[in-house]
Amino acid sequence: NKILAWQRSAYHFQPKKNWMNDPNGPVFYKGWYHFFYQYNPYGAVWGNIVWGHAVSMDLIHWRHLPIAMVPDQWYDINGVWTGSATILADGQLVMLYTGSTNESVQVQNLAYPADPSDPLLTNWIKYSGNPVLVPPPGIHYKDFRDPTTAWLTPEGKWRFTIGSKVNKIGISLVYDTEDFKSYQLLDGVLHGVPGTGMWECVDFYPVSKIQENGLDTSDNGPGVKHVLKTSLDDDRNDYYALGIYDSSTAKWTPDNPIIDVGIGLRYDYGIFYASKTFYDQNKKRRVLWGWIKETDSEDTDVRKGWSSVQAIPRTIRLDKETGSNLVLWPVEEFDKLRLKKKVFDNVEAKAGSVVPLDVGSATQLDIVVEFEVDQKALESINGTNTTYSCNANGGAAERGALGPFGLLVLTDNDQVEQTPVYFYISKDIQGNFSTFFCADHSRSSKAPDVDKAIYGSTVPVIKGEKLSMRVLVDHSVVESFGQGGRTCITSRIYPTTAVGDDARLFLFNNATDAGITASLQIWQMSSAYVQ
Ligand code: DQQ
Repeated sequence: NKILAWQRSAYHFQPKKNWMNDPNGPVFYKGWYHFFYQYNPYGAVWGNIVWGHAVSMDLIHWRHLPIAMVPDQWYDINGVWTGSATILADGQLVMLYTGSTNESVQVQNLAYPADPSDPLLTNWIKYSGNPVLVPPPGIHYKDFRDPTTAWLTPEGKWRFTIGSKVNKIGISLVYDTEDFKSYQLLDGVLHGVPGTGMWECVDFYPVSKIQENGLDTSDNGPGVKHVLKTSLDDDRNDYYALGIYDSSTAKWTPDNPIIDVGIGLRYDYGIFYASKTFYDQNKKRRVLWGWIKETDSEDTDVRKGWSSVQAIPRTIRLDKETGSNLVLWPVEEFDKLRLKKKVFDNVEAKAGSVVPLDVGSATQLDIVVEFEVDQKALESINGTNTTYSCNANGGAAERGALGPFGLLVLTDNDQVEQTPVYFYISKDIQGNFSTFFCADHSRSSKAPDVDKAIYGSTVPVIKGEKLSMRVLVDHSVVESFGQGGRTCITSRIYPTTAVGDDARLFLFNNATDAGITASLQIWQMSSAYVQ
């Protein structure tokens, strides 16, 4: 029980108890960040879904508020499911959300604040004309959910999209509305991808090719690309792609059809699902929320009385260096939790070595590392034809000439329980390098009933760039960002001995040839106030 108590996060958002899933309707309103979420008030498993609600001034410290909406109408009696906020031109706020009806039909409903002058948005009114949308002809009654934030068309109408599927083709339907009460379904779809199945929690928004600032959801023009994101019900991961949105046809086209949405890039290669962004007009940035589920057993969740956390909100931008992916990074406010800092300059790790990093307690950390890889080894080793992949190979135990190397987090003294977060460099016959960013959970816990997969993907590295990672350790949650957030991996891990004061941190280099030098800055992290 002590171990179960230790697993609770210290600076991630979570309710006091019970089950949580998708982020809902995030918005900045009258000085407060509002966060709603799918919540079961009665237990630590999914069911009885209501909208939990909390507010914050900095996205890190939270104050829990009363439940915002409960299933109390025929059109949402099976659950107040996921939805999004839209701020209208006059500053008024509307929520569109999915209700599961008394017959389990998925319909869309409108809700709005009972008192728009209340900055805490405590009370919500469900529109008397609900449901405002029912599944259109040709759409299965259980495949119509999770409306996005609306954006303005050039004609001044509001437009939004809702995920669905037809046969195995994942699609997103588009609606126009002037008053959020009556709607017009547009011809065709925003986009569709064969073989991807049901699109949950679609997100659609612009990113700037030029400026660092985020864009309002209604922004468009020549300096803009549009991101389409879908959460694939079939494999429980969040996929995105960059493309061009044509407002006259209401269609989106991917820049590269080979890495189309649902088959190419992911926000995160670990545990991260049903995410949603919002435009933060307070700090002119786009912020991403994502749900981190448990990967232990349901029985254990019931025993500990809670399930899931939310990822630290991430700023999301187009990667100006590559132009072909996004970069995700913890919001700057998170740095305020940094306490004592330890610096380790130019720590050498020879091929096949493990170096302890004495940081004291190792359960609440923010770790920033830059690596230099032995140049001679990079040049002299022979390229091979074999293709590496984080999850198809033997994880951190499999040795290559130029990797793996990185950190062992939440590791006991003897390294029996250990979670390596690492880079692996491969060289092909032509002498080209590819870099992978991975997290290996196969030895993360002695417990039998937890997920022990190896996650990760390639990470773009620009010529001349050093390899770098940032790793946030918060008890049983680890968020890892490779190359400034080009590739991210969220881990949910349940050590049994590497807990509390017994958790350690190491630098490791399991390459057979290349030595590495690492420079590290490591902060102890304060707990956030989530009350
Ligand atoms: N969770 C909600 C649905 C959504 C799913 C129900 C995604 O609206 O499609 O809790 O996790």
